[in-house]
Amino acid sequence: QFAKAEDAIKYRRSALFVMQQNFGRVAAMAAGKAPFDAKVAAESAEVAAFMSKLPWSAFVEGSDKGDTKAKAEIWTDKAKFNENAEKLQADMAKLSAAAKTGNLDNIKAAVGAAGGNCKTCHDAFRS
Ligand code: ASC
Repeated sequence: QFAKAEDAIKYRRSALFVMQQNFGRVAAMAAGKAPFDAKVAAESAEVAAFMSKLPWSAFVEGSDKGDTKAKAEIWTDKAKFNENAEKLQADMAKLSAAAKTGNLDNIKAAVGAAGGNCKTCHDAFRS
């Protein structure tokens, strides 16, 4: 899928960046740091949920060097890494569903769950 390891790294970092920008917009609303706009929250959460599907196929063998914070554990503990990736996708989908309800309390709970996955995975797999 990728011509070089560098492309795989750029691809996954770009996907994660777009996901974070959209997730962060919703999280800021959930935290009361930005005014709540139900339409923007729903659109942003939908994009974040879609983007959450993309990074994982780009963690190809040999892409642990270069412009990346990826730890070797991604490849040595692949089962746990995949489990985290799947949990994130499930929780991002739940956040998108919550955002579509337009209810800020639903969104707050779902933001907490989804964000928890970011941190769990970073602690274990990002240097
Ligand atoms: C973000 C971001 C993360 C998560 C994490 C939540 O917006 O970049 O890594 O949320 O901070 O605990």
